[in-house]
Amino acid sequence: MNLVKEISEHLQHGDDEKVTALTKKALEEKISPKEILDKGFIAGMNIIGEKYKANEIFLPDVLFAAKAMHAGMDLLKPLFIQEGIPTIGKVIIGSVHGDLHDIGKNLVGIMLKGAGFEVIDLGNNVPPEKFIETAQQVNAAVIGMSALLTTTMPVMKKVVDLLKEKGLSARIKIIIGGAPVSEEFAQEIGADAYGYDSVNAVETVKRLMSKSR
Ligand code: B1M
Repeated sequence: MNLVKEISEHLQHGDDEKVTALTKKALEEKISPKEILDKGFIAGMNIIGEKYKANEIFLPDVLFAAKAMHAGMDLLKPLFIQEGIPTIGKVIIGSVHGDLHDIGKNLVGIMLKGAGFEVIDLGNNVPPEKFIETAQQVNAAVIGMSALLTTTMPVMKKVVDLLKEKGLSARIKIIIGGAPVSEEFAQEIGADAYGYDSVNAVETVKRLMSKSR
């Protein structure tokens, strides 16, 4: 079996030690971090999601797979982030209130840091006010929100509305993302942009930075 596929299989079985060992091996064999991420980790997590939905596996299995993905990401993270380069702007990121999913949000953070942004990560389950207060405190130009549950998507609108109420929408721009989120939803709630994956999020944040006044 191809090495990246093997990583995906072990991730699905929640075997963090195997994922770590095989990720090291793949890097030694000069397989690109992007390929390991997309075809190994993300592909594996997508299969986990489908099996979970079909009741073929249960919540602890999902947690073990997520833990294995984190273990592998620890090895890839330094390769996506170059330390010591001057930052090109500040971005606040977080998973919205009620949402504990943070793998995608963390990936977006890693890619943004790698592209030279200063990233202030508020973690998961972030209340609407916290996004805005922090953006004001650190003078950030962009807020990035992630939601993985259809039930937490409406929280994104609360942040957009709060920002408008405070008269800050010209200065602070909002990008949203996460599996159930779409371009249409972003337009519907008045967010400035939608990012469909972590690479697209970087391009989009760059565009938003230039629009912030
Ligand atoms: Co949960 N979960 N989960 N889960 N989980 C989903 C989301 C679900 C689709 C599974 C399913 O039923 N098929 C389903 C949601 C259904 C719905 O809302 N319609 C679900 C459910 C129901 C739940 C619980 C309610 C289960 C329960 O308790 N009964 C519960 C809720 C907890 C809560 O949040 N309050 C729950 C819990 C969990 C775990 C804790 C076990 C674990 C999370 C661990 C963690 O994150 N630390 C978990 C996981 C891992 C998943 C799945 C399997 C995988 C999510 C993931 O990490 N994907 C997921 C199924 C799925 O999505 N296929 C599922 C990999 C990640 C890289 O992708 O996050 O989409 P993603 O990020 C992408 C893009 O979306 C984008 O870039 C990333 C990279 O390409 N992106 C952005 C993300 N954020 C962005 C922000 C941007 C731009 C782009 O700009 C700011």
